[in-house]
Amino acid sequence: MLLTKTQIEQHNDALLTQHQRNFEFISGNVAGIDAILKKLTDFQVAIPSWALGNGGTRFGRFGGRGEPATLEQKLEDVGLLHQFNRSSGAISLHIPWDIPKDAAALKQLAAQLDLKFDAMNSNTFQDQPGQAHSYKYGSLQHVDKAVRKQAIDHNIEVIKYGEELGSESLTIWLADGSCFPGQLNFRKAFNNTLESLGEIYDALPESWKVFVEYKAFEPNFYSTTVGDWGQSFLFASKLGEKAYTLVDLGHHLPNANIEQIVALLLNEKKLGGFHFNDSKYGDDDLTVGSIKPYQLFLIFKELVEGMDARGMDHTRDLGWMIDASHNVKDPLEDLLQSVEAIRIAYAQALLVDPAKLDAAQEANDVALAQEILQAAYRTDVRPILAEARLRAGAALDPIGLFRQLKVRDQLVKERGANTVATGL
Ligand code: AOS
Ligand code: ZN
Ligand code: ZN
Repeated sequence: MLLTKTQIEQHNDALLTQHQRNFEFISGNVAGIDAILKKLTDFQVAIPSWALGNGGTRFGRFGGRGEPATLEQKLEDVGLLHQFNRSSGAISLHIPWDIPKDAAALKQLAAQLDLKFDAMNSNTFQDQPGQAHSYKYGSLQHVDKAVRKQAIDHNIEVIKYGEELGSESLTIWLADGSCFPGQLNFRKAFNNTLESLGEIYDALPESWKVFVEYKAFEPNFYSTTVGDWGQSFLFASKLGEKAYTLVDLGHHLPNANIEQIVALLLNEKKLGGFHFNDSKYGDDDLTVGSIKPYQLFLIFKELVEGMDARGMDHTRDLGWMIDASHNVKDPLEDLLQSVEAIRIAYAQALLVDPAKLDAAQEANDVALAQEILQAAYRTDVRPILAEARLRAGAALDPIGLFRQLKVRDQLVKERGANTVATGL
């Protein structure tokens, strides 16, 4: 299903007076509101194909209703989200869960829905039916060259699919590591992984980037071969200038200072992109901003400052992706919330006056520096986001409209209740 212009307009008309009151108040207090609105309009977040259905955990899966069962339906779901917020104009695909059978038709559908194909994701963390070798003891790190070769070939195949669709990046997340001390020779695992990544790197088309995602633990619980940003940075540096580190917010040990990691990676020109989510314990993959919104703001504050210092384009120069798993909420509502949380943090970061903050830092005025950050963080920027949506032809209250139109019931009518999205 898709929304009609009238449905959005009627919804917006009913909320307009209230919205205008809120927006007038905030725009009177914020300098450079038009520039902020323009940046918000340009800023797009990619939706991962695997977040459109209910993921479940290793204990069980409680399916949702009307999940997208085909790649076309996944695109339609993201297209629908994009109509609600005009901020999710990209999809991130996963092979083999999303093998494109007719790339030309998919590209056409994406163009109709105004969607781009963001980073492609490979999968060497599961064995697929008919596969010659198992990844039980790793993939790109494996002691057996034949297994490594299979994993390398898979990644190159993913690049080929991505090229057909017009994607320009590959994200590699490896489950490789070990569960027990002594299982692995760390140096050999690192060197094998580097050699394998090198072969994938050599297959990258000219305009492409490769993102090396790190993760502290899980599914391996003693060591992970790309376990932290330092290890990812090593691989990315050794590979070359098309290789970057990808930061998934849930992939750190507790209390890691992610904003500092981000600042330094940007400084070293090695930050490639993000997997946004939130967590209380580990790789929880919860809705962005649901647990630690101040941390998210601090990350965006570093991003804005660092990108501006390097003259980078906020929208195009980094990969902005969500990586989430949905167990209890409607995935589409959850994704609307996640995109909104990312944009709130971005807008708040845009409110920080870098010159004022710099002056406070140079004067060692710690209290003032904190005041500057918290004044931005405590500003309710939601009317600014709503105004950006209004101007872009999206909904003033996306979740309100989603519910008002009973979107999930419509999808169930179209697809049936028991469809299952392929993926996690
Ligand atoms: C796994 O923990 C990583 O976050 C991956 O980025 C991701 O969830 C996976 O590649 C989905 O396919
Ligand atoms: Zn991730
Ligand atoms: Zn993860």
